[in-house]
Parts: sequence; structure tokens; C-alpha cells
Amino acid sequence: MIIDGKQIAQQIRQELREEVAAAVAQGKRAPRLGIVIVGHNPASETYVANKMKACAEVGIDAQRIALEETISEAELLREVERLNHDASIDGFIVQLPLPAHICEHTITSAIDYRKDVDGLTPENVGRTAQGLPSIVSATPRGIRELLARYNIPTDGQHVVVIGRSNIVGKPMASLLMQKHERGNATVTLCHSHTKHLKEICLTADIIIVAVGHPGLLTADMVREGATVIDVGINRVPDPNSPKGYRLCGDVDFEQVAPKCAFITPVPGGVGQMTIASLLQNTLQVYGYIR
Ligand code: BQF
Repeated sequence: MIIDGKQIAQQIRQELREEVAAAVAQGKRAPRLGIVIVGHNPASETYVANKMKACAEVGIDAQRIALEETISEAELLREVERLNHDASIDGFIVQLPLPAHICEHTITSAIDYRKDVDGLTPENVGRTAQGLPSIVSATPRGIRELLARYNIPTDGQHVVVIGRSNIVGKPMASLLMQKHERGNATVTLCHSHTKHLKEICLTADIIIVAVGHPGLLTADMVREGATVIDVGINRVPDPNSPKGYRLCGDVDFEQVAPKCAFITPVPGGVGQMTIASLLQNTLQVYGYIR
């Protein structure tokens, strides 16, 4: 069965729209999200546009803060400080990746953890790892939501996560191993130095692939009846597409899908949920849900 991320994300946006409307009807101002974008990376511009559009749909007031490619790290840090202290901003993100002359760790660590809707500060990462209330990075939160809404259990299941990024692989593994009904998984974290990747994958009930390598997961690596979650968003050249490229995931979808109990498509899978969960995180810091 193909998981419909677009539909679930739409459903979440509808729920959030009602939450925002209820808060505003009680006299609260609308939630406000800051989105900092540095430079003109075309993929980043698309992602930011997706976030702005989703915010508009649910009634979140999104403020786009566009900064020059040439901004220094010190100047960007000052912008982060300004947003930390701006009481009219509930939460903000700094769109990644940043230009090479700026250290991502330095910038994300400077964000006030209470406004850190990407869940990247040491405070939120540590609290997530310890199973404490925290802001969870949007993609892992979205994947957990997708599994929950499709009633795909993780309790006692062997979940293989491929990819060790700070934004997906590590927090995903961290969530799934928690002592919790929506966790309780046996987690194996694989990466570029893993030996016997195929053999490990063949023992998985759920495989989550987040490496950014088109076609990495092939049919011979997947057990019949497994669930496959494809986090890859890769642009591949396609002369037949108006944009000159199309999106594909990290999974060889055509070959893998027939073996799966559930599989997420690209586009229309995890990417949609990443945006929906950023909105959930924004409502969380706004103090209406939680
Ligand atoms: C879809 C991202 C890599 C690096 C930085 C919907 C998005 C993508 C695809 C989107 C992503 C990927 C985002 C689809 C945000 C997900 O329908 O398949 C939405 O906008 N994403 C990002 O902000 O930074 C990234 C991937």
C-alpha cells in the first residue's frame, strides 16, 4: 500500500487551522513563525515557499527574512539574537544548508530552545534523547505521525534507519528507541561505513532511508512485507519535465514497492509531513497545543 503523505499532511493542516481559529476567536494573536533564508539556493527557495504557503493555509503568520549570501557569521548570529528577543515571534527557523563560510552548528546552537521549531538546539536534541518533553525535528516528527496514522506499530519491531544526519537519522533513531508505545523499537542505525547493509536491511520490519542517494535501497535489500519510509528528496535531470528536473527518493520505488506492506512515495510522502510537522511545532511553541 502506498502511504499518502499529501493526504495526511492536508488533514493535519486542517486540524491546525481549527486550533489557530479557536485561539484567535479567544482573542489571542495569530501564531508567528520567522523563516530566515541566506542566499539564493534554488532548492532552499522552493522549501521556504512551501513553508510560507502551508503557514498561510493554517493561519500562521510567517515572516520571511531574506539575507545576502555574503552575510558574515557574526551578522547572522546578531539576526538570531534579534529573533530570540522579539516577543512577537513565537518560533523561527534558519533554512539549511547555509553558505560554506558559516558554521551551521554555531548558528543553530544560538537559537533560544523555546523558539527552536526545527528542534536542532542541544537542549531539544538532549531532551528528545532522554524522552523528556521537547521540540522534535520536523522530519522525524512527521514520520512518527505517518506511522501512527496508518496504525503501523513500532513496538518490538526492528527498525533500520539508514543515514546519521543531525536533522533526520539521529533524532529518528532516538525517538523510535524511547520507552513508549510509539517507540519501543529495536533500532539499528546504518551509515556509509556500515558493513553488510543488505543483510541488516533484510532483517528489518521497517526501513527508513535518509541519505540523499537516489536508488540506494534496492529490492534485494527488502524483506517481503516490510514497510519502507523514503526520506530522500533528490533532483534528477529530466528533459521531459517543464522544470528540467524531477524529484526522486533514495528508494528504487518501482522494484521495491511490490514487496512492501507500506511504502512512502516521492514526491507526496515524507516531504509533505516535514512541512506539516513544522506547523505542529509552531503551534507547540505558541503554547496552544502541548
Ligand atoms: C513532496 C530538505 C534536504 C535538505 C534540506 C514536499 C518538501 C519536499 C518534498 C519540502 C527539505 C525536504 C525541506 C515534498 C522541506 C522537504 O511532496 O515530496 C515538501 O519543502 N521539504 C527543507 O526545508 O530543507 C531540506 C531536504
